[in-house]
Amino acid sequence: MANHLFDAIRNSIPSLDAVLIEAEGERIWTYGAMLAWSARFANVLVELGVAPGDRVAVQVEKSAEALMLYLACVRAGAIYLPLNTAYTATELEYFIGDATPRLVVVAPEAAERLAPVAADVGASLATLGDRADGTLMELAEAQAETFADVERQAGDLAAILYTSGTTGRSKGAMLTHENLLSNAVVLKEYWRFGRTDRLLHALPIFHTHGLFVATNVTLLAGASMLLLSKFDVDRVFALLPRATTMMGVPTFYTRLLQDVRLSEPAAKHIRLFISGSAPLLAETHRSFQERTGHAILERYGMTETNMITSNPFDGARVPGSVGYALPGVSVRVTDPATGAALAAGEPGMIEVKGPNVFAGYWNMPEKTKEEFRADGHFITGDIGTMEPDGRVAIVGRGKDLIISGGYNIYPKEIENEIDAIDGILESAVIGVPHRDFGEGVTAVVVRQPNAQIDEKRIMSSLEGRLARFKQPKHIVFVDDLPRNAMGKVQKNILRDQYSGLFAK
Ligand code: MCA
Ligand code: AMP
Repeated sequence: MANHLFDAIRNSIPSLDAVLIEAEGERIWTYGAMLAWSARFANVLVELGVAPGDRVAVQVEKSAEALMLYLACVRAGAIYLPLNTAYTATELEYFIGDATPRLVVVAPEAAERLAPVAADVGASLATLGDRADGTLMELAEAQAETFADVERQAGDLAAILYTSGTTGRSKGAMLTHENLLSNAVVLKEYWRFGRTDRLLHALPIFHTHGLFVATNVTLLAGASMLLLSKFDVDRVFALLPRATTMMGVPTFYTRLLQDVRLSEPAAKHIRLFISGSAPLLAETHRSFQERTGHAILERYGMTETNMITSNPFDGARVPGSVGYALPGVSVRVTDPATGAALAAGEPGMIEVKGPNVFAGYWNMPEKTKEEFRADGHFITGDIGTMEPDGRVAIVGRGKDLIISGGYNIYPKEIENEIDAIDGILESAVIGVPHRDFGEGVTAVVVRQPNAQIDEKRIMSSLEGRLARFKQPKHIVFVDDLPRNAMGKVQKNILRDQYSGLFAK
């Protein structure tokens, strides 16, 4: 039976004994093992009552087994819902309540804590650890290594990825088989991925970048990957001589640059370094080129749209530019208020349309409608310019968003939590330049008159409610927040005022 995405993956297999993944501890996964284990997991899903169209929510540490679970969901026609390992039980409650999965898969040590959350929506709970342990592995051992893939059309959903909303509530972006497949096919060609490629994979696998861009491109190229459990400078230097490509967020590159081992010989075996998820400073691009001889290829994407633009493989990889619309993807820059097209070079809203663009937000038809133009272009919220030849640069954000080390953080969510603390009158959360994370989360807080509350009390109130990466790296207390004539907090003034906080 036809399964839109998995058929393409299956048809790209170079041979059953070709290596797909070299995991830590020198554990090798061939393409044959990928077929066998994704089949075993798919059989487990069926045994646990997961039917086509059911959601499978997964919060587990990075491992090759976790990737097999993703592929099993694709084969079983289920909708894969990956969740950041840093999310607290409070945050998970929302995602699980909203997505109502049939099955929730968590790390063995989290099972007890999350069992009630799964039970609340009538979901089964299974565990998967990063040492090939957990109930899911036990069940899979007993299963057959074959599975009749469930029929899935291009427009059927393959995944839901939650992306934070400007109102503070996360929205589930519904991604179809064709969204994922079309983008991976285009990227494979654009970046010239082939069977001899070995990708250094140090990204988390609960986001588009590490899950779809890195993994689907590798699979469709019939290539292989060196799978690191996380980004670690020493491990990266140890493996660079064996890899041909690396994908990373800008923090990966700034951390490599701080290390004396970064040199032309160290990067000699690599044919392509790719960066995305956050702006790569032109200075980082230039320093990296000086030290290694490699011009990092920067691309631009979003959870809702997969990858949108990329610098060219051949031709200039211009620092500060995200390149051209990918083949088959239409990009335009418009007046944010009216949606009218702007002249080349004028900054405006980046809008995108194509087979890469998602099918809408889960359970939020109104929100979905608001973010599309009548002609089907998706409004990204990013402000950019387009040169007459189509080259795009991102010059700002129309949305109140902080990107820290490649993770998106919506200030409203943090402000809501801080404002709810006793003794706080109001707060404004901003991102200011941070030497390591690109932007550092900073809370500017106004206390109620005579309130004694200090930074420590605020931080302890946020503990357990917000993932650590969202928590402010710094809190400043002020008497009042700057506002414009309409009463809106002027975050640009605060960003200027505190721009030097993490400079050194
Ligand atoms: C970890 N910490 C962070 C971050 N990561 N704080 C702020 N921002 C972060 N990104 C905090 C932890 O909470 C902890 O705090 C301390 O840093 C050390 O944690 P550790 O896990 O050791 O951190 P790390 O290994 O240094 O991680 C930094 C990292 C990681 C390697 C940059 O965040 C990372 O892999 N980021 C990649 C994100 C990504 O893949 N984004 C793609 C999104 P404490 O000590 O206080 O407990 S997809 C996307 O955006 C679109 C589609 C696109 O275009 O790709
Ligand atoms: P997410 O919601 O996690 O998918 O993050 C998508 C956002 O990350 C985009 O809307 C951009 O604001 C930002 N982004 C991704 N790639 C780049 C890039 N190369 N340069 C600047 N911003 C980027």
